[in-house]
Amino acid sequence: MAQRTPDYDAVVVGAGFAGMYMLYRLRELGLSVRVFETGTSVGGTWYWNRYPGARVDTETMFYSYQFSEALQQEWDWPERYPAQADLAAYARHVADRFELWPDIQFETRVDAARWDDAAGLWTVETDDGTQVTARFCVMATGCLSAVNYPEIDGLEDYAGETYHPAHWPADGVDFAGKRVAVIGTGSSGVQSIPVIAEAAAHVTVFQRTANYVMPAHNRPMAADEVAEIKANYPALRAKAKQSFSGNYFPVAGPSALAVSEEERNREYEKRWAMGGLAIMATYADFQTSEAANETASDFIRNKIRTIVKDPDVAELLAPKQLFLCKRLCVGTDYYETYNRDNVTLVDISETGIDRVTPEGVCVAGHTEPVDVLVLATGFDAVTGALKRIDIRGVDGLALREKWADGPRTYLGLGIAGFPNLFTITGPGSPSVLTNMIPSIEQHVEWIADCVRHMRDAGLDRIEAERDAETDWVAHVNDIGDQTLRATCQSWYFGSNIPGKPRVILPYAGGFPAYTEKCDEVAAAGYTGFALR
Ligand code: N01
Repeated sequence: MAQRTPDYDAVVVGAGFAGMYMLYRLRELGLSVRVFETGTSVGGTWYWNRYPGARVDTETMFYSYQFSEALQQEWDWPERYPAQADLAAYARHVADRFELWPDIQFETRVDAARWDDAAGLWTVETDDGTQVTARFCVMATGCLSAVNYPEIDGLEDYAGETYHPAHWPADGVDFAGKRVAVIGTGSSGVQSIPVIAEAAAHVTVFQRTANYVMPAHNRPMAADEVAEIKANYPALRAKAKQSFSGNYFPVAGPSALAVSEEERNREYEKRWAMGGLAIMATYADFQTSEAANETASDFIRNKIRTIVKDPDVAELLAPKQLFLCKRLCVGTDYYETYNRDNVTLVDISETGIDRVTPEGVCVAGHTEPVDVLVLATGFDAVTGALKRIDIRGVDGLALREKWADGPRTYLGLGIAGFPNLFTITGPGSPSVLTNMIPSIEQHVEWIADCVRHMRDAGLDRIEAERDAETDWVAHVNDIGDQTLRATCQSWYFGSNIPGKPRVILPYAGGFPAYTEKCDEVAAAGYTGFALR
């Protein structure tokens, strides 16, 4: 039984889409809540990622909150894939509408959280040394928020300007007349390179691994299209939740190999014309049959060859790994950009980068002099933001130590040894393999229901059981290792961070199976969790 009155019933770390909704739901239950946020405003990912060309690659009518029918009816998205500024404006609107601001403390980083078992409380410490206590601690720290600065010799001696897409200056960067190097060709590089190339004197792209990039075909939303979606929102949202990614994409069939080549290519062409991520759902065996997967890989490689005029450059841009092994990218004029006179592609797949010198980037003995260096080198995904906080559970157990060989959670929601700590879209939950906003909402609602259950039953301590956690981790790893995603190096497996254990980070069993399991656990009185 708890012995002390805490400063707050709950502390929430992060005021992105997860933290904002968690605040709303916990406050609705009558809890006192303090949210700590490092940035100066709400929005998380969409606050930080202000790089040129940053826009969501999931159709925003569905990449948005659905918990409030009034909100989803009143808000108008300008484009199919709105830009970062529109997403940040939406986040601020949500904070206004639900009066979230007073409970969020900005420009405050959480550095540590310690569990006191005798008191039944978390003590959360921020970067100004302040400590607050709370019964519950909810980590809404994001899956792609811990920035990865690459380990490249000489980087610190570079004399020009250096930027990471996720720490982009609010006032933008003036590229006019400048020579720019971009290191990294994941989603951030893919979106920013064409926009930078329009403004800069020259862009040199250093590519370690080529990625599959689908055209976005972004466009303004048509009034009749918006009206139709809004009129059918509940049904469309429900349908999306029944799909593997929590994102409604039509599936053409169970296997790419069960249809003729003509039919398959017609389907791929349709999805290329449609744009965006829909191609990944075309056939259900992309993650299980290499031959099926190759049909889509070949289709996209051939598209690259038709778009890119220089055949050598086209071959370098044609990915070698299987389709969907790494995260699919969505771009605007990405491949077309390599036809510009002011863009050069440098393949570093064999050589890597020798070093960065004060003047530029040196590869295979040649230094390319540049004025601006863009490090589009990604994130310490899923676990990074949690491990950067010194989280200590029962008997001072450090989360960093517990996760030394890879993350261990029960359902990606709770961690054995860390009572009353919840992780929103934590490792072992579908998170980054799904549409993030529905996944966030599902976690927030599950946590809020659990807290309500505890309050109603007079309970104040919940902890994942070790056996339940062990079984869940084994299940997550089994499913992850069975998919073709396991055949390449990707941030899904932590491979982009030197020394990070190679373990699948998200749950790859799909949104419907996962939510069913969470619902079963709750309905049966939170099986696998010890409550008292
Ligand atoms: O990061 P990434 P990102 N030397 O890790 C290269 C989401 N997102 O920020 O592939 C040289 O994908 C690295 O090479 P390799 C989305 O989920 C969404 O682009 O490891 N190169 C790779 O090319 C996405 O998947 C949106 O061989 C180095 C690149 O840097 C995730 O965020 C927009 C290197 C990193 O690519 C991450 O995307 C943006 C080194 N030392 C992001 N280290 C939208 O919604 C790394 N690289 C649109």
